[in-house]
Amino acid sequence: MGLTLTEKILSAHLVEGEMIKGSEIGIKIDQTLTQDATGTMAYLEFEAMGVPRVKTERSVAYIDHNTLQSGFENADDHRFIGSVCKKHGIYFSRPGNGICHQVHLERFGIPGKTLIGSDSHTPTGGGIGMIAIGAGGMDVAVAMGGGTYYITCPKVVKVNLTGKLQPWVAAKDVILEVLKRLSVKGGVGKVIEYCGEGVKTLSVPERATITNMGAELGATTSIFPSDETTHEFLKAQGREQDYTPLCADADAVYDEIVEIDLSSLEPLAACPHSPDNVKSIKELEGQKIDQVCIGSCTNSSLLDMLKVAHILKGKTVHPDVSLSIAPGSKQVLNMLANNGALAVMIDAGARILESACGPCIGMGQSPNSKGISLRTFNRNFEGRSGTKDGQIYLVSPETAAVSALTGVFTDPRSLGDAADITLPDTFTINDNMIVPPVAAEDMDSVEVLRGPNIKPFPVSEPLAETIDAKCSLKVGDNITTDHIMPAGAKILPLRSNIPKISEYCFAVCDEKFHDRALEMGKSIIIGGSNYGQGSSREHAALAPLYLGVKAVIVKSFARIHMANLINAGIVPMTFADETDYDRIDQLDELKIENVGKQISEGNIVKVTNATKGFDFDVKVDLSERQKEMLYAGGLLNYTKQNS
Ligand code: MIC
Ligand code: SF4
Repeated sequence: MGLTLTEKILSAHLVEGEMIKGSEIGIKIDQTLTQDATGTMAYLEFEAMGVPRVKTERSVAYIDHNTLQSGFENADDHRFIGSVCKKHGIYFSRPGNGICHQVHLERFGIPGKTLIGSDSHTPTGGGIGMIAIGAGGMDVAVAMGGGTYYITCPKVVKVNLTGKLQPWVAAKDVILEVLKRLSVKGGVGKVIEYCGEGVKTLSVPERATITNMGAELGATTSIFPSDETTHEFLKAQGREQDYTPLCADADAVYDEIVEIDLSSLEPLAACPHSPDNVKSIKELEGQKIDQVCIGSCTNSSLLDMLKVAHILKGKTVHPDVSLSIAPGSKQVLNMLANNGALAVMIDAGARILESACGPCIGMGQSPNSKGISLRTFNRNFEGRSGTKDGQIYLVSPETAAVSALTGVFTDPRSLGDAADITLPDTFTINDNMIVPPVAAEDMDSVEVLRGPNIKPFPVSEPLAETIDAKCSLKVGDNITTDHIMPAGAKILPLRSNIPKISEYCFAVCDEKFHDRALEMGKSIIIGGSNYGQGSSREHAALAPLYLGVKAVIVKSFARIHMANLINAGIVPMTFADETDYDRIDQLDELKIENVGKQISEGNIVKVTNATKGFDFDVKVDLSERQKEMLYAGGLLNYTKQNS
């Protein structure tokens, strides 16, 4: 029986377990990446492990999230990360060099390798045939130290692409179509593998848009084969030596098959407030808009920018619309500057932003009250843009650019014939903003620079015998990490200061949560399905840990967040019978006796609702290793115990 591409790469990296779907496997990690908003914690954790030099083939730290620097905090964090990197063998991509996923694809990604990154959009690397997975900072720290990375052996979904995209229909419309069909929960426990004749009609940046936003399916990752198109891309990046052809066997067996005829797709938009709330632009056409933001790790490649410039050429942005453009990397920005496309954008009235995440993570450019904002980004969760009532629509760069000119939702197919825009034979290569580490023998000469914003992370304790705690919060379905631990210009600078950032924990849902949880001392959170979807930020586990949350009982979890809870020593539980969710209210007193013993004996644990006087069962579906981690009080304690 043939193998899928996913199975080929995973089995070549397998160091623990067997390739049995649904069981835990340990894989060797070749490359890691971090970004600054999760990086400070990841490097503090790496330092705590006491490993002198990273043991991966390549580890890179990027500064792209907190580049507003409205106080000393971000600049201090950048210096801290830069100095840790220099000492411990990590390449450091300085602020201004671009968004981690875009730069990693351009300069470091290698087909067939494994990559984990402390950012949920790490699957962007799947665009060149990598198994690239988003993870919590602690998992990345362990991988940098040479440790194994554990995942549930995934099911593999084949997305069979046929046909060819019509003029002005984009890669973004492909992933929006997949989201429409599969939903934000549809990819949980699965890798989405793109195959079929249609693959060769898509360039590497287009493939990367699709694998990037596969994160919104909740998938473990997404992957394209590595073919002649990949070869050309790597050659143009001066990295031909990194190319290997890779694809699934012709007789590979998949768990599910999704058929997509590229020729039949039309321009789409994800409507507020979820990436799977997809409608066609035709349905929205004519509605007035206030803002357009082009950029983010989903759509900031040179190809995207050239298309945008082509549409804007000789025109002026509609007087009622603010248009911002953030090219994804220094390479992209440089090339736009050199070929005149940047001047075209400026001429049309675009506000050019730094090559960084910017508005995608609420770092500026919040829309006006109730403002309708079209963005080429990947997430439109409530509040993420920095305002509570912003109406964010996720669209392709083509739809964004043409709508910025007309002031209303506009189908880009109204532009007529296709523009002949292709990637260059060579990209402009200048890695002078990537600082290499010092040689191992010189590491003692490097001083790690710590600012006052860097506070130690909260200490988790070994699992208590009994958890006797009130429900401090009850929330519904699809709670995102942007609800649990919001980002934005005010809160992101506090990423290295858990006590301070905890003040904003769940503030989007309930401003009183922080005070209530602290007052209770210890507590339990109750939630619905797909709890913790979105970001990889471990702060969504570390802040609850600091506030005394001992267990989270929900209908189902998103993958990375559940791993982060275990890493933090918080027990993730799911209702055995989902109707029990309705029988629990906030402030109810819940009691779980002999927790450790119950967990060690099976996967069903009894919980007593002392307030309402009934018992209910929850599932704690964990591997032996995860159980050990919980007994120890999280990954750091566990690693220390076992080293
Ligand atoms: C995001 O897009 O939500 C982020 C900000 O990039 C996060 C990481 C973070 O919260 O620092 C992610 O996607 O993992
Ligand atoms: Fe940055 Fe936005 Fe991409 Fe997250 S989704 S890495 S915030 S550009």
